[in-house]
Amino acid sequence: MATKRSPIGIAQRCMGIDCEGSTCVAEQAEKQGVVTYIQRMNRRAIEPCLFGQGGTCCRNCSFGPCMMIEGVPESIGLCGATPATVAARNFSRMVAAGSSAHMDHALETAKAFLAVAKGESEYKIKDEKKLRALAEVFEIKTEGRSTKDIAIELGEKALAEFGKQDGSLYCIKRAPEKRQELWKKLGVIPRGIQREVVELMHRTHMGTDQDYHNLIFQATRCALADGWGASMISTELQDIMFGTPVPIRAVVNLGVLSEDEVNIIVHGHEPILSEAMAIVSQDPELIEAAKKVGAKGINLAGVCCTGNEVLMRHGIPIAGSFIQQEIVLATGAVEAMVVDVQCVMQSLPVVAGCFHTAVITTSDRARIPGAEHIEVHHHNALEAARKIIQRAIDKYPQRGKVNIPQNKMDVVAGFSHETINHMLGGAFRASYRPLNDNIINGRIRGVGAVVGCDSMRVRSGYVHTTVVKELIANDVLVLVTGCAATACGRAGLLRPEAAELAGPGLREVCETVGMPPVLHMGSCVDNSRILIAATEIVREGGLGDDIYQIPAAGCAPEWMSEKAIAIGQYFVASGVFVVFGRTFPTTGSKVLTDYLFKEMENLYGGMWAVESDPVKMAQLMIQRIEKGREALGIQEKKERVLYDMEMRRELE
Ligand code: NFS
Repeated sequence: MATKRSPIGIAQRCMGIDCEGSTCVAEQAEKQGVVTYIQRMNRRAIEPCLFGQGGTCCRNCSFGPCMMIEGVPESIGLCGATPATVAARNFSRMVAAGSSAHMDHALETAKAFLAVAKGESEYKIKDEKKLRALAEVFEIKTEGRSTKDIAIELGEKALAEFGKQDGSLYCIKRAPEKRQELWKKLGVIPRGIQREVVELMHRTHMGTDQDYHNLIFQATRCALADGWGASMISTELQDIMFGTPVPIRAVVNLGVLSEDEVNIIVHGHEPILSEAMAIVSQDPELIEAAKKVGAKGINLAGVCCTGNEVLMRHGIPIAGSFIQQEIVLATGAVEAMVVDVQCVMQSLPVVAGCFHTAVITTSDRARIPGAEHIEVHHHNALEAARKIIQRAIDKYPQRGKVNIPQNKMDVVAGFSHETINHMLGGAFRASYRPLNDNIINGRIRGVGAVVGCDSMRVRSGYVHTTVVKELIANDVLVLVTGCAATACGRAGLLRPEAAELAGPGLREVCETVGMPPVLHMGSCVDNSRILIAATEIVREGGLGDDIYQIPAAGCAPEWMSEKAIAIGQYFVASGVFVVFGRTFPTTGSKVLTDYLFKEMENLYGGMWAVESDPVKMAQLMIQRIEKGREALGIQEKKERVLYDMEMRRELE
């Protein structure tokens, strides 16, 4: 099944990096013997295994691996497992792993939050209003109670969600009522955050759940425990502790690295560390220490979703997305890259070893051979951040020749769902009404979420930006998170000026409000903000009474992570049409793929699709949006009526 392919030039692989006009970092690095994903791509002579890629390779017991071809009668597992069962088990395990990543992140956040509530942490409660609002969701009495009391009870109840065995998660109540009724009817309401992963892993064990419908049912319950449970807890508690994002200007791409400052990169996912780094990097004593070694100061920048967290809340620049992490180091300009969990390449210490750079791991859950380790917890975050920054300062005098491309781009980030309220509704009339009205009158045709990773296996950057440009040109307001957001940022799509690329209706709305047509809503756990925004749209009225009725669609054009599968599954189960790019992990079984791509819509109102061509992907989303408009009876663009004084008086 393996096919040979010819080597691919750096220029083709580097599309996501956009350092045209400067000395190509990857090319320069290659000359110095630095190996990054670009060389690894060329060294591997084979394409991915087709059985593995399509989900029909079973290695859940020692009889196998059993590789099977659906439709060939004797092509089943030694135990009799069919390709559909195997593909469903593999898909479910991806959901379980992806959800677990978000759940463990959320668990750390809840533990940190409880410590903050009790006054046992250096962090403080920053958003009291949000604290009280979330307390209501958790059925906590707020009237006449101190912030501390409420926060402690909230922390305890949030933490208890992880070990709960029965009942329902509190945040499920935030979904539109119709959706909750549907979930209840289908029996997929998660009972506890961790329970659903354990049960899913059990069911996928050899000889347990053999029915692909039943497996996907539990995968759905697990994914919902992620989206409406863990990820939502992370986003909300992080906002309460570190501040709810508001629109903020910042800069992205490799050019944010500084030639004459100590460059420190925060990379990974949990903001417990990066928040501390943001605070401590301003410390005059440390800045003085940096000056003593000949630097002008300390320059903090982000990579991956940690980058998105500090960008959203502090306007700290992003040096790169997932695909750029090695290239950031290959500039030779980074003194320290500090990582915690998820999406961190094992090759980082190898690349760093070609320069003076220290790679520092900080979580006991994620060690890398060749990296230094400084353990960070919520109770020692500031002290550890100080140690890390000092380590970076010590490295500065060893810096050799650097190659920092000039490329950087302005962005506006910080669009929490609360911000969308104020931005469109104004300070005194904060609501989703103006957004709903603009969707109803057709200036905005609908909402498209473009989320997820960037990929080495596609023309990275091009894919994201092509989808997004196609959507906005067709008057679809785009919401972005994760590395997709960074790719859009590099391409200038997160600036109000990008409204020039939008269709006339969306452009008019953007220019009136002064907002970009593509709204950066945060990291991947912040996809929960999109769930809440969708719920607010439903609540505001006029666009149906459930999420599946909103003219909306989602996509992850360059997905690679198991987390992306978990996210896609909770969006589908929430009623959203979700398109993934390039490949889908069940295509080896038509039976299962048909279930996910067609039958799920009958149950949930949302379904999966796969499409590699970015223009076609956008068109699929637009078709879904127009179908939604038609079902609502708003498919015809209403004529704009310009009221004169007399008409206004009549109205009054
Ligand atoms: Ni999401 Fe973030 Fe990026 Fe993909 Fe990885 S950083 S949590 S998984 S690669 S978007």
